[in-house]
Amino acid sequence: MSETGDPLEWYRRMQRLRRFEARAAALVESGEIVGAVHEYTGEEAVAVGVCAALREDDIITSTHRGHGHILAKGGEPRRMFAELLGRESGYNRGRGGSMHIADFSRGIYGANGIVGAGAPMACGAAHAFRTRAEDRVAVPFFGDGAMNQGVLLESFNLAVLLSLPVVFVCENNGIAITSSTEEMTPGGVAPRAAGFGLPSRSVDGMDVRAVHEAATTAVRRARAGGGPSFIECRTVRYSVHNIAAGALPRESRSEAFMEAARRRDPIERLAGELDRERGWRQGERTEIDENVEGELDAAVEFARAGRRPDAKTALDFMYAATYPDFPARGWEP
Ligand SMILES: Cc1ncc(C[n+]2csc(CCOP(=O)(O)OP(=O)(O)O)c2C)c(N)n1
Repeated sequence: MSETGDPLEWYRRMQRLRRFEARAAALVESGEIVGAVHEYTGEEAVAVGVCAALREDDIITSTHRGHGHILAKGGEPRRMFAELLGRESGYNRGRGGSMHIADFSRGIYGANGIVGAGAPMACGAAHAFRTRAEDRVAVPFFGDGAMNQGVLLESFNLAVLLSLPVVFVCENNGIAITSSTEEMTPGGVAPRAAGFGLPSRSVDGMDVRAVHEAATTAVRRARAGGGPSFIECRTVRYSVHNIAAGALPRESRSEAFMEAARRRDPIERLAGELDRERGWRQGERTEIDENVEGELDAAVEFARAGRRPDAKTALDFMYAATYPDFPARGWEP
């Protein structure tokens, strides 16, 4: 999805993320999606603010909570829903599900079920960009839980040592499943990154303008050869950690906490700012919202119409065809 500083477009993109997740949750509830889904709801300003500062040829790596990043970087909702519904028309031919969606053609180097694992991949991509003298930038998204993963801390070190064009984006939603960031990350998130020599900032992740401004500065620096940096986006996940057919919500935060969070809602906040700054035309907001709904309705319809893979092909595409002991059926190298 293209770079943009247009707040109205940010609004549209944030609504797309939120309404996508509402549909995904409903499809889990109805039993049509059988795998786990980690909802991104509440965190939209982070993915949208950062990706709106990226060119189409820049790359991102994502997480287990990846739908928002993928949509914000231009992933196609219909192929995402098809994947979630286990159809051949999905991004991974229905074999991967939520945590494996990737679209290399759009610089989306994959959702990732392994906490912190996107960061070294982003460093590898950034190293390739530098080696080929391309002015592209790599952005790994990760949560506060990843701040205690060795692989992320090694990636910080490598990026600084090699001065790689990487912008590390930590989505600090204050909680990793049930563990509080405050308790688990002594010293704090941004100071920890700064300890590696990374220029580090902490911004209100419920404010898409603040996120976009911080990302634009960091991306420009990286693109110009100024090396890596780190942005902590303080945000809130509205949902439980994840949902899956038949699973019970395992954790809850107090009503008072959630109420306070919703008062900082990133979409309502931007809508209010737009109202004060330029005023909404009569029906303009409804029109945008309905267009997004229409696009997503069509995406779900496309997904439902897709063919389910034959169970006998469940292991296809698991192994490279060149690996002699594990020939993959149906794969033409
Ligand atoms: C290496 C690794 N350790 C543990 C897990 C289990 N796990 C899945 S999600 C999660 C919490 C991640 O929290 P955070 O990084 O803050 O992201 P959030 O879920 O809050 O978006 C954990 C521990 C995992 N998937 N990978």
